[in-house]
Amino acid sequence: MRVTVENGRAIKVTGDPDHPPTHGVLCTKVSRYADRVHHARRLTTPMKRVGKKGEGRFEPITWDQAFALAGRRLSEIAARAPEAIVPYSYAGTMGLVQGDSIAQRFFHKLGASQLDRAICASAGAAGLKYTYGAGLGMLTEFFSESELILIWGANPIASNLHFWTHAQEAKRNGARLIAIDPYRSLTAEKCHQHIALKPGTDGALALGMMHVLITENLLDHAYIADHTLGFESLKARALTYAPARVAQICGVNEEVIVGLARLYGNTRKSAIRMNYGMQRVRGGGNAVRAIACLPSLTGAWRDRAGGALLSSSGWAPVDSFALARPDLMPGWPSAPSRVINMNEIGNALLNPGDAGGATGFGPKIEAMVVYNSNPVAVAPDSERVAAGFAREDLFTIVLEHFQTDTADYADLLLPATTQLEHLDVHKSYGHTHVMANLPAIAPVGDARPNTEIFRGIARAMGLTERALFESDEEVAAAAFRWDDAALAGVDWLTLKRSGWARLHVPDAPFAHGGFRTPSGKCEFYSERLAQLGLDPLPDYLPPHESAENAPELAARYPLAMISPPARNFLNSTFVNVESLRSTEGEPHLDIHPDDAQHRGIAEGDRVRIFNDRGSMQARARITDKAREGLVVGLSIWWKKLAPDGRNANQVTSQALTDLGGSATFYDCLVEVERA
Ligand SMILES: Nc1nc2c(c(=O)[nH]1)N[C@H]1C(S)=C(S)[C@@H](COP(=O)(O)OP(=O)(O)OC[C@H]3O[C@@H](n4cnc5c(=O)[nH]c(N)nc54)[C@H](O)[C@@H]3O)O[C@H]1N2
Ligand SMILES: Nc1nc2c(c(=O)[nH]1)N[C@H]1C(S)=C(S)[C@@H](COP(=O)(O)OP(=O)(O)OC[C@H]3O[C@@H](n4cnc5c(=O)[nH]c(N)nc54)[C@H](O)[C@@H]3O)O[C@H]1N2
Ligand SMILES: [Mo]
Repeated sequence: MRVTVENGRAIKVTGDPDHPPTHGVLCTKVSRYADRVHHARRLTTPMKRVGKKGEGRFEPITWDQAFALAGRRLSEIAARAPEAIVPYSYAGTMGLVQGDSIAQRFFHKLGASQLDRAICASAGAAGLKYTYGAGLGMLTEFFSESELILIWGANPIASNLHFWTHAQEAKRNGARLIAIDPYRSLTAEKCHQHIALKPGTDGALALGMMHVLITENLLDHAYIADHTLGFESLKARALTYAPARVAQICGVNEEVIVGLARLYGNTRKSAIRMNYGMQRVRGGGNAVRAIACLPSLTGAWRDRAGGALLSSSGWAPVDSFALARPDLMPGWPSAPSRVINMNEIGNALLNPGDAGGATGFGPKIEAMVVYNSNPVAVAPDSERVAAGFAREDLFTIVLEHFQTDTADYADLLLPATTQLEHLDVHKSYGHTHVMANLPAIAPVGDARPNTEIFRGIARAMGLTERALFESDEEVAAAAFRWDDAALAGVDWLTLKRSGWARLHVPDAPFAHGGFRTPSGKCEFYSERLAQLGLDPLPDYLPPHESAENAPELAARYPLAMISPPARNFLNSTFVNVESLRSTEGEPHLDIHPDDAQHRGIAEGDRVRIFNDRGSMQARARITDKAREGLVVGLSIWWKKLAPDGRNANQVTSQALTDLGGSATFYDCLVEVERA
């Protein structure tokens, strides 16, 4: 990003035309980043609560007062029950310095609970880990040379624009694009074919494709023999997924499945762009694993324009140990602090703890420190999350740019800097470059970088551990293993000067095997999964909330709801930027004409979406973009900026995925009625 500064203000951000993955293009929302940085409602001074919990009334205090208050409360809890302190952070910034460096070191030193940061990608990450050995895949630029691209559980026009540029180039060169998505997304509309399967059935579709590849011998036997493990077992499993059975499970015609498999098996440069759509359901880890096996069956990896990509994050040699210093934990390594899965924060906050009788949970949560996240809007089962944050006996610190739904519940609200104001270093999960982020302007108002805020609290607590007081420069310099072959010739100083560096990654990463699994092969059969007592082969697991798995629930709540990203929001970030919110308008619910008709719902009606966990309202859009039985509410709205003060997470559940303990946002049955 290049920033134009006038009189100390950022007036414009543009892409860097020299940066290969983006070619100077920014997505709509980030091109408005300057509006957000200098927004009239930016938090510019520390504040402490004066009103009732959750009311959002604060009065300004100084940083010294803020650090003293935070230090006093956290010291008092840490002396008694350090695990009663819980950090909560995720993707506000994905910078390695302002993300989890000094912050993690601080919590580790205290012996606070650890947070399992599983809200987004961990099911898919686990699927890749057990299949390829890490989050690795095709290089994004070579999709432009592919002959067939399956865009699977991904909506790149909204959420990964820079990939879409490559897909369009391939399309111009004659490639066929197929979207696999229960919803006709902006992307699906632009593909040659759209396969609208039922949500959460991707594992079955992949196994059905394997059935055809195997029975019609569309396999690369040499690749399978040399570079994969467990073909015979996978074959036996896949043969139980005949296309007729898969058609039933997925709600897709049998001929479509057979046709897809034949085209895939007969195209040399076949590429799969998965994204996270298919892993936000119970069987998400297995679905990713099943799809990840496909290019190893056909040998698509032999060409740099063939293979699959979910995440490229494993290519960057991040030194997470140096960043987070888990060894600062008092019980490290034999007795590390308790771990709380961030997707279960609602239940965790409402858990009375072991004091009133052993529940195995450990101490009741007494303090939450939230940074880089807006859990009251983004975490599942929001009624419980909000009830937890509303506890009078909970001490909550929030580091933020704005007074979000979560900030309303803070006891102490601390103004943080944005990307334009602080130093950072980044890796990517979609391309293979690393980037330096240099401050372009001074902090707005009295805002401070997350790192500096944690150093201030640590100092007020009398902590002296050297690692807590390293400068941002020192942390950035420790963020990568610079001696790794992927970074040869690059160090922090050169990266700072050039802005970005391309990782040295082979063009066709698995053309000759070289997977990072224990066997070095693509593991269709995973011994590591077997040892964990889990299914060593990929399989289809019906969603938690489906007629197959929970018929009684499905009878009461017959519609499956998904709430994927709206184009003009970044999760809940940017919702308060007026120009972007006005483009999105208001919360909508896309519903199929037949489902609307059964319920007497007309275009533009206000509808109530509900299940046993809660409800929200939205304006109905009657459209066959949503397949029958599916409703779609693009997200993630700030609750307080929605007409009814609620959002989609009112109805989502805290249930977890099969692998990786991820959230199941798209595994959610509801009913809809006119409001
Ligand atoms: N504009 C914008 N861009 C973003 C984000 C944002 O909020 N806004 N968020 C960023 C983040 S944090 C992430 S993780 C990525 C997410 O990036 P993607 O994973 O590409 O996310 P989505 O845009 O939700 O695309 C998912 C698609 O999956 C579909 N889907 C839902 N359920 C299923 C299913 O069971 N099977 C299949 N096959 N498809 C399904 C949805 O209809 C949707 O069209 O995007 C990043 N980019
Ligand atoms: N229903 C539903 N829920 C979802 C999803 C979905 O598709 N549907 N997607 C899920 C996914 S994929 C993800 S990744 C999560 C994302 O959830 P979050 O990680 O909570 O992401 P955001 O909503 O963008 O909120 C980030 C907050 O961090 C703040 N922030 C940004 N930079 C900084 C900084 O440098 N310092 C500090 N202190 N604050 C900063 C921003 O102002 C913003 O309010 O949401 C999940 N929730
Ligand atoms: Mo995410």
